[in-house]
Amino acid sequence: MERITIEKHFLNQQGNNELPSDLINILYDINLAGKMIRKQVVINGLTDQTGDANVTNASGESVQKLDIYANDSIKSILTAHGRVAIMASEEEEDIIPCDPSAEYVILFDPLDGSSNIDVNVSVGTIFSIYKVNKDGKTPTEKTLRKGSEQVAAGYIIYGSSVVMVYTAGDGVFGFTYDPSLGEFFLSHDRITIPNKASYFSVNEGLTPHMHPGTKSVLEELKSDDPENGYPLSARYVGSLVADFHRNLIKGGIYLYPGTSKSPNGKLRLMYEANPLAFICEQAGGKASTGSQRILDIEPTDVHQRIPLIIGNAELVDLVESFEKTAVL
Ligand code: AHM
Ligand code: MG
Repeated sequence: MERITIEKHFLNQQGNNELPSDLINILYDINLAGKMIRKQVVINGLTDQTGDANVTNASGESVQKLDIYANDSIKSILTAHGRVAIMASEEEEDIIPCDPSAEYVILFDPLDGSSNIDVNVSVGTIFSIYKVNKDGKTPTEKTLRKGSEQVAAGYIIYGSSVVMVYTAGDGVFGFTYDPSLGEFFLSHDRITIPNKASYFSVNEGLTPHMHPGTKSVLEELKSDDPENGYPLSARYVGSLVADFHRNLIKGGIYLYPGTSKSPNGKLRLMYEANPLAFICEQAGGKASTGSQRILDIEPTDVHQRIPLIIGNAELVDLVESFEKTAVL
């Protein structure tokens, strides 16, 4: 079997004139940061990087020491070459201006699934890349763009194997890490989400606070209706990257809806919803708030939260139809 390294893959993309060299180098830098983070994740519990850092992030959530390690690793690698104009991290309150002459803005969730870090469940790094909004005057105006304007997005999942998935607008590619060689190899060429969905992923503990439409659609997904492919199996580990990746490969839908307690849900538009929505659409799926396409949302704040319904297109359509018609 021919083994294509991630570097060779990027060089091929560049050779086809599909991707600018700065963008390829940024993707390669993110891949390198992923190797650094993976090295620390697999020895978690044996180092002083374990546990709570006793600080809270921009969203008021507790930050783990590995969150800080991952954040610092990505920042140090991405700022080394002058290719990044602005960065923004889920873990940092303020936007991070970098090289004013550079063209790219990068937003990232350095280690998604923080609550799973110390319990050996998969976690991941999510990233989203835009061109600088040249019409913007402030760093925030230069950064805030609709998800449909992303030039690339992806994630690295630190699981039973380590996989990097990315899209730059021409298909979705996945690479698996071979630790004996220290190298990522192409393992998932042009990923498409299977037509038949197998799974639904949602925190059902939120049910008492869910919108009536969300409650009804969950009942539908669990109904005894083999003709329509139901019931689906439930799978939810509480790391968005892991739950999304499973559904991308096997077919399914992930929901983190708005609730009466948190009308905008929990997940962040710019760090989580937009990059995964870009990947999902490129793989033939859909991503919605329940009433609006995620990639069409005009952001107002870099840390804003948004309900996220993402996966097989017909299931996302089903959720939208239930949310629209439910009696409030
Ligand atoms: P994080 O970025 O701080 O880890 O928070 C996001 C995570 C997602 O990975 C996951 O899907 C969700 O929070 C789980 O939330 P809950 O515990 O409410 O189900
Ligand atoms: Mg996250």
